[in-house]
Amino acid sequence: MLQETTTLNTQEITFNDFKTEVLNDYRIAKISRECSLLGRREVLTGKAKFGIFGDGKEVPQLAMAKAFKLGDFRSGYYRDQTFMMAIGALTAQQFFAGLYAHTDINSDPMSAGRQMGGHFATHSLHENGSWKNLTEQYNSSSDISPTAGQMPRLLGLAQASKIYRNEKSVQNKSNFSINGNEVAWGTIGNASTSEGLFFETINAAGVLQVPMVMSVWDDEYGISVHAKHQTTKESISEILKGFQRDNEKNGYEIFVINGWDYVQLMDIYQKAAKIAREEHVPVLIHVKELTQPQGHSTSGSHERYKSAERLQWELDHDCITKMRKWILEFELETETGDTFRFVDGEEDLVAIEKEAKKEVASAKRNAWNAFQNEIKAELSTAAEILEKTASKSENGTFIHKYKKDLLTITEPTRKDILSTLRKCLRYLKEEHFADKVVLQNYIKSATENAFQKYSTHLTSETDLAALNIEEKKPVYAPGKNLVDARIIMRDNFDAILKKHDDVVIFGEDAGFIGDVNQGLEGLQEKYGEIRVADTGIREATIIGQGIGLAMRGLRPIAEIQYLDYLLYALQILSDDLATLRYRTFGKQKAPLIIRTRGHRLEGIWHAGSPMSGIINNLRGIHVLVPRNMTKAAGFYNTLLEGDDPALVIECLNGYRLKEELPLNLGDFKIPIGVVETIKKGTDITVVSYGSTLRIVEEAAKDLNQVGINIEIIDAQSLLPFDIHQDCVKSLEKTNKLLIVDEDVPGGASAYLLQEIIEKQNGYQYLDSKPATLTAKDHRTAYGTDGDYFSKPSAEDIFEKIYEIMHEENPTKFKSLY
Ligand SMILES: Cc1ncc(C[n+]2csc(CCOP(=O)(O)OP(=O)(O)O)c2C)c(N)n1
Ligand SMILES: [Mg+2]
Repeated sequence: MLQETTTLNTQEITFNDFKTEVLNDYRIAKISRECSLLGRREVLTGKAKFGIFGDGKEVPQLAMAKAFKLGDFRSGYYRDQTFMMAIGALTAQQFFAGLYAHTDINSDPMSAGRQMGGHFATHSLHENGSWKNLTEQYNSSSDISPTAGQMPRLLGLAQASKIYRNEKSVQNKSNFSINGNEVAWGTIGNASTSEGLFFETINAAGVLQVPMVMSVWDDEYGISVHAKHQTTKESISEILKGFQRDNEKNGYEIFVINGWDYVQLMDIYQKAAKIAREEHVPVLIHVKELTQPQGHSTSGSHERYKSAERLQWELDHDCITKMRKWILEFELETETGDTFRFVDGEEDLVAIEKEAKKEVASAKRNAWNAFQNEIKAELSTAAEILEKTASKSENGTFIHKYKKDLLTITEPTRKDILSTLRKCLRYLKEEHFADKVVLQNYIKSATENAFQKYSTHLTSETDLAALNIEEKKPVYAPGKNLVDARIIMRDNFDAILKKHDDVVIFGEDAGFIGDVNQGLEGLQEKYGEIRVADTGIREATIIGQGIGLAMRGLRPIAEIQYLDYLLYALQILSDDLATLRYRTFGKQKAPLIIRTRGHRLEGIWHAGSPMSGIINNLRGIHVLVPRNMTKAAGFYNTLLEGDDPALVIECLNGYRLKEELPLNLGDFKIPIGVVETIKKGTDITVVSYGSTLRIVEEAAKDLNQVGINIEIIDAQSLLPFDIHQDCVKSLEKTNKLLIVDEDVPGGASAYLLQEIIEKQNGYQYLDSKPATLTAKDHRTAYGTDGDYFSKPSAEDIFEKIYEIMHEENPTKFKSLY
């Protein structure tokens, strides 16, 4: 027995060491379980809002933690509290701070109250936003709630090791990897393996042969829905058997193990880690026979949908109960006749259990007090201000009543405080005295504090924020050196790959042929198959690759072949990438650049410009819409100097147009969030972006001939838009506004309208109705003139502008129709 279990550590250990380790594991399991039990109580008594816990999954997580090494990464889900505790990244007090959603990052290091409890993370960044040395710590990428949403990024986290091991150009990045030895550990619930993202990731990791160990915590249920409705043959390992590697073909190593079997778990996790770490082969561990002692979450009770037999089975197979029994029964007889035991009797375990209970109860109390004390201090300040205001105001009785009501709330929130203060201020609108100013200022500062707590870190707030990267204009040789625009793209990427050792570019057809429009032509040959790579057709995991690689210090440029197919990845972009910095309170980042091409071409799926869906879903990611390849190239150059994620949409019909080749490729930079006036004019301001701009320019010439001089502004950057508020300056001059794009009516044009009219106060300069001209509600018909009749044409633009001018001056601009 001892011989077998020495695999617990790769080195030989003494029985005493082993015993200490086992008992310590038991202690962690009990602490974790106590947290789950008390956590549920906190929800049921109303102190916390919702709880989803790791009870019933403790023992396999101890095994995973033991195989987890410094520099490794986890990408998992809400059941993993025991693992986080075992690697020392979560204390019981932090667990409760998370449950109460304490908005202080020092109390709730997982998300500063921005995520519900059970969503785990470690800190990859220093206070100033720079990278920590990730090889010196245990790392957990920040969890998200959408089931299987952790999968795409897991692929990238694992692939980073492969790149660090095999790509010479990044071997100096010692803060992120030691020879690619790091394993990325995934966890997922059995039911969530039904998601497409799970299968897409599993396949991609098998193809890429990355060091990923994927654990499936199988408790036979997904909330109330049994495995028979979730998984073919009710077994994920059974149906993934075809992925098993053999002598001829690469694939996976697959293990199946019962989740209550401490000894076997320790053994298998060590083996899995070794395979992944040393061979860079992905491993799947199907951990079966797990349970949910308290049901799925605090939202319901599993007695409603589990049979009495099942409930009894769960009791009997509770992994901690089984571990306890094993500890008690363990006996080892040595050659000299001595008998080794872990404990002298049950009382030893009872002592550990009592201690765990005590520790958790006190952690809970401390977390609650820390959470409440902050608010109570604010409450007493607020009450004092109200008291003083009431004594001075003619409406003092009302204010007194509000104050009294506020003080009777047993567990007040900031909302209670601020809402009371704001209501009381209304009673003072006719009065003027010093304490009223104190009240006003307090409301303002409390609102600002709440902003800090709830609304910061949407994008980078560091020196490296993309908005801080200064413009550097393209430089041209004398004489026009006009080339096909795709050459600018290609040569700029060449310069980028040369300048930035850590850039890797990948996507469908991006490698061997150098992308479908040859913007990467010849670069794989020059920089190798790692830095310029083909991928399978799997948009969500292309993005996941990018997220994971960026989280491990590389600078990925992930290519989505066509803008219309970005929708496959929109969920992961929105849920994972766009929220990453926000949901970690600035403690993690993934400066991923996504390259795609779209807008105007032909047909339903190659002409789309679904910009409103994109900009509405991707707050937290910069969205850039360059009108030509020089602009696009300049954006890439800018973004690589910064640490924000961004999406760059190139114009699909622009690669063969002629542009002048800049000399300072890889170096010139287009600023983010700054519009460009590309034609000066006096009569009307026309704001547009992307491919439509060329049509606006065409219409401008025709309009000129009838005496209408339009000003054209290229938005260039939708998120963020026009940070210097240049559009409104144009409106001051023209007093008229038209926004042209090829999104649906009320799409991105409505967003631009809101920005200019409301945010920039453009309404005050208008002397005619602001207008938008967009594509039709339907997608673009494929027929040769389908584009003409589906999207704004030069004639449409001409007539729209002419109509606006006619309205203002019907005698000068006689009606056309
Ligand atoms: C995309 C998505 N759909 C639905 C949900 C709601 N939901 C949360 S957990 C869960 C069940 C997950 O079951 P399983 O993967 O087996 O994990 P377990 O909770 O059993 O450990 C569901 C349906 C969600 N969070 N995300
Ligand atoms: Mg389950």
